[in-house]
Amino acid sequence: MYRATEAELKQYDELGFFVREDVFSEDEIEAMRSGAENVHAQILDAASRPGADPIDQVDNQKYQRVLGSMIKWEWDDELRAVRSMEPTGHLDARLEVVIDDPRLHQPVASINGCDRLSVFSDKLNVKRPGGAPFPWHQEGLYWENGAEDLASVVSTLTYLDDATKANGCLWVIPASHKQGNLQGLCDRGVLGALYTDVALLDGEALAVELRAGSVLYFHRDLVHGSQVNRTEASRRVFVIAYQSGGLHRWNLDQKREVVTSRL
Ligand SMILES: O=C(O)CCC(=O)C(=O)O
Repeated sequence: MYRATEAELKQYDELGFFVREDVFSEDEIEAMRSGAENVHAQILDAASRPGADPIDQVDNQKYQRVLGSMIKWEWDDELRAVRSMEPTGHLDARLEVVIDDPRLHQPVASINGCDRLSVFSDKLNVKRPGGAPFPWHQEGLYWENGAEDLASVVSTLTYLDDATKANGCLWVIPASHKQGNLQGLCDRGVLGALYTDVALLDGEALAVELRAGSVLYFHRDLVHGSQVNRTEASRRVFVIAYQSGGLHRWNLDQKREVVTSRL
């Protein structure tokens, strides 16, 4: 019923992404926003308790394992905010339920041809006012160590807020997925190898400005990133990557099948 159309599959193949607008209603998105804020608050609280795991700093990125989620702190300590949390579904049912929504995963099954799906990763990105950019990168490079069936992995990014250039919407470089793994940056520390040197790429970057409730489907090798949030409101997204059925989540000793009974 919600499977990808021929035109969407063609665009995915040629450009590495397609968009579906207004997949979720305002009420559904409001529930996801409440879930996201609840998860963020739980994590801040747990991170400040005695006995919390230590922060591991690599270049300017600060990582910490909190409540079963690998979190990345905002670059600016003053913000006291967490910009990325993975996984998060286990911390709030309003997020977990989204994973099994056929409006989200049926197009994925059309893309990768799988009749069963499992979760590869689920991640919440919360970009507060002043929240830092995500440098240009490709997911495939991060994931190639540890994925059990990388070729089947497809990412979905659900917008919980209207996303604009001003609040740091996602940018993509159309068709960059065709080039496979691209060269990283030599002058950006340890993590530079995972950031794409876009100076070596042809093609104009495209800002994916969308209303809340819309979904972007994208290929693991599509070069993408986002800029600082220059507004006074948060820009939140819920990013779920699916893979073929029966496999472990990325970096976790857990499996999470997608419930497809509503197909
Ligand atoms: O949320 C964003 O702006 C960036 C998302 C992204 O690139 C990622 O999570 O890998």
